[in-house]
Amino acid sequence: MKGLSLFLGCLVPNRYPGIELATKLCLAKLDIDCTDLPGASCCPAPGVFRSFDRTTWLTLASRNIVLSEQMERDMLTICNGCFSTLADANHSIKEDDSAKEKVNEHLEKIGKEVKGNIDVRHIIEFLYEEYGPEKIASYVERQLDIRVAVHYGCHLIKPTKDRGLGNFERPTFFDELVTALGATSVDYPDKMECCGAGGGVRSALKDDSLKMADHKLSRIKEAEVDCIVNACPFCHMQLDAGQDEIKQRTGVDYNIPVLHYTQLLGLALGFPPEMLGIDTDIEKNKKFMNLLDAGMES
Ligand code: 9S8
Ligand code: 9S8
Ligand code: COM
Repeated sequence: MKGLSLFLGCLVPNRYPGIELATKLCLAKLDIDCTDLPGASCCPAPGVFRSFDRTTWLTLASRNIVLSEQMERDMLTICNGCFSTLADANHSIKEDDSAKEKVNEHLEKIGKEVKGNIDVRHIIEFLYEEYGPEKIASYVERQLDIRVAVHYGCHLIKPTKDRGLGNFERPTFFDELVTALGATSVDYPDKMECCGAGGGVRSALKDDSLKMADHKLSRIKEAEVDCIVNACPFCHMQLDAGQDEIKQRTGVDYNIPVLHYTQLLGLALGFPPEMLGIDTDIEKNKKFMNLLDAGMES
């Protein structure tokens, strides 16, 4: 297997640098060979660029893929949207010669050529396929005795024929990686529903977008969990910052901590919250950490 290059996308460096650090700490602890990917741009976001112009989308995505090809590394994404763009674009480059030719005509102008000789991975799918829950469990230093609502997000599993990650109505691979850390993954109604952010909805139709998040959060609240875990910084923003926005609009305060899987994994691997971008000055996060500490003592 090739080494990996870490594709950060836009949201992690701009809004959640703590998720970048959490990712890097986890990868190092798991002995995964992964380097930075200098020069990368926006993937570009599938729900926005691909919907407007496929060739532009494919060309920009291919330019990012070339950077990793030149390093002879597979690409690792920590965002469902980035995974969607880069995995689907890579698929097109590998399977569709005429698309590849068209893209390379554009890339030639900047002295680049996409070859189609690497793979694109998402950290959840990568950990599940290459490590598996049992091996992940063997690295755990701190059993997380908590109840978790797993939010897959849309692009991690769709289009299902290309993802090949099993049952698409009720997938379990992400839940298995969560239970490997000692946590309980709590089932809840409408678990596979969209968070409401993707496809430009959060930018264009904020009220409708938040209504979708509100619905999802109300289902999660009923399930009485200690936190929500996601695999996508866009879902992360929607379900976390979205709680404040919903509170301003409706007065309902869900007050549920939201963690990217790398942050939850980081806690289980023994890193302190401040190294993982988990802000314990925020009351709900402080309570969450106290709960973990209590679980450790009992
Ligand atoms: S890059 Fe630009 S907007 Fe974003 S984070 Fe993930 S999807 Fe790709
Ligand atoms: S869900 Fe529906 S389109 Fe998506 S992947 Fe992340 S943002 Fe939330
Ligand atoms: C969602 C990405 S993760 S996009 O908004 O659909 O492009």
